[in-house]
Amino acid sequence: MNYGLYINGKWVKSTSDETFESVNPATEKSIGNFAAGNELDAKKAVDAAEEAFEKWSSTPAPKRGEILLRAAQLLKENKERLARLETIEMGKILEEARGDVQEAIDITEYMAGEGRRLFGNTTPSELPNKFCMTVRRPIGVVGVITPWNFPIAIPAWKMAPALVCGNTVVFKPASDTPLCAIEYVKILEKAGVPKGVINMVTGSGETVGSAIVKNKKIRALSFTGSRDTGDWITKNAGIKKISLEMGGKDGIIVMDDADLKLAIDGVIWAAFATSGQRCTAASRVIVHSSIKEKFVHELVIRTNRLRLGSGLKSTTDMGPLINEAAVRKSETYTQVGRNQGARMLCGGVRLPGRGFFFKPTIFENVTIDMKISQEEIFGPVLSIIEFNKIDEAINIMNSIEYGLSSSIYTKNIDMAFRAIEKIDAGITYINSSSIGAEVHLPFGGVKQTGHSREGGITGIDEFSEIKTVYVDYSGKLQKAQIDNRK
Ligand code: UN1
Repeated sequence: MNYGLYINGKWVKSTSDETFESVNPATEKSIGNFAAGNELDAKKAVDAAEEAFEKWSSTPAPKRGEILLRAAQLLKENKERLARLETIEMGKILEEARGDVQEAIDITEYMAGEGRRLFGNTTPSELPNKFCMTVRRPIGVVGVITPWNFPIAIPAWKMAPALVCGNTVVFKPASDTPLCAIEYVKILEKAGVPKGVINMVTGSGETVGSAIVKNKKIRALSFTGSRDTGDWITKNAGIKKISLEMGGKDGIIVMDDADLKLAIDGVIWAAFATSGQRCTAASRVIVHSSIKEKFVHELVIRTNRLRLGSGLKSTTDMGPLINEAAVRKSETYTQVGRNQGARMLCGGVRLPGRGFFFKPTIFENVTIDMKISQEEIFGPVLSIIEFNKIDEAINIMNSIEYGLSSSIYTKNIDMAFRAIEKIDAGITYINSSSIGAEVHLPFGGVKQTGHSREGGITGIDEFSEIKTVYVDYSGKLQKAQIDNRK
């Protein structure tokens, strides 16, 4: 099966006629050929989006919201089909794939409602007979570049706010999951998003991605993906509003008073769900030395029980990694961990045969200077680091370049609030795993993770401009900072 690009409301071939394959990571079988777009295709998409902007941005926001509500309804009707497709293309187990589609439904419904809000502010003027307010305006053409690990949810959490705010979109999905992106775009098309308002160009980051990043007509850019790409975007995008979310090296602190079963449930979910391929995945457990032995013993038993396999089977707990390179990366870090003196307690190998399966892996005796406790692996590799005092735990937590998600398990409210105050991250969970953000709350990080806060009302901030309006009805020239001091 061959799939095209979506430009100006039409499904078209790429101008080069070149294609690339998307592969099922559990079987290594091809699931189709996809148009490899190039610079010219990206330009056409941007031009179509620019052309469509005037009409779409003038459409009343509640009407834009109604279209999103229809999209949410279509996502609901197609939830099971989309989830299965996602498992086949991306590998995550079906239960999680359903969660991914549900996240898209939730954000789309939330943003549909924003069509009747999109609030600005009013505030008094320092002068009489003068009124001050802010109104939201669309930004213009926005570029949306998304990863493969949440192939429907992340496009939705960017495009739903972009659309309700009145922007038009050029969308470049990850090359590992183009089919999910196409299905999502088809839903928006069916819901009634007019031609040119969304345009999708599949293809490589080097050609399509960079053409979008550098295009001057693109006024805002939203990117979730690797730090190196985000760094490149920062240096090459020129003057644009940029929203970046670039991964993490998230940690979970387990205090000596923690409910151990709860903490282990949370660590397993955070480290091995989506096979560790989330930027919110916990790749470090920072555990109090007095409970470390018991904690590790239980954790390893539970981890060894996880069943690897096709995500379509209800008995599978963990699916494959996305591709061969991802398996190699986990293998390499496993080797590096050993070389640097960490002790491997389980996993560390790929499964023989077809598919990109890598066993859930745990290291102990890890110190903060080791590569496995510093670098993002994006696989099922977990490091255990010991501490004695809360300050030490927080110091370990913060001793990384990233700052996305974090968590602490404790019954002590003082410790919990210390963590909230001191952990350098965009998200801190108390007695809960480090993954599973809810769509109506801000999502994003600090330090090398980036600076955006998408989700909820802050998602609207990312995809709209604020205009400040002064209305002077005094009938005379009033000078701020001067006339009110006479
Ligand atoms: C990502 O992995 O890029 O909160 C973000 C969570 C997910 C994170 C997705 N929604 O775990």
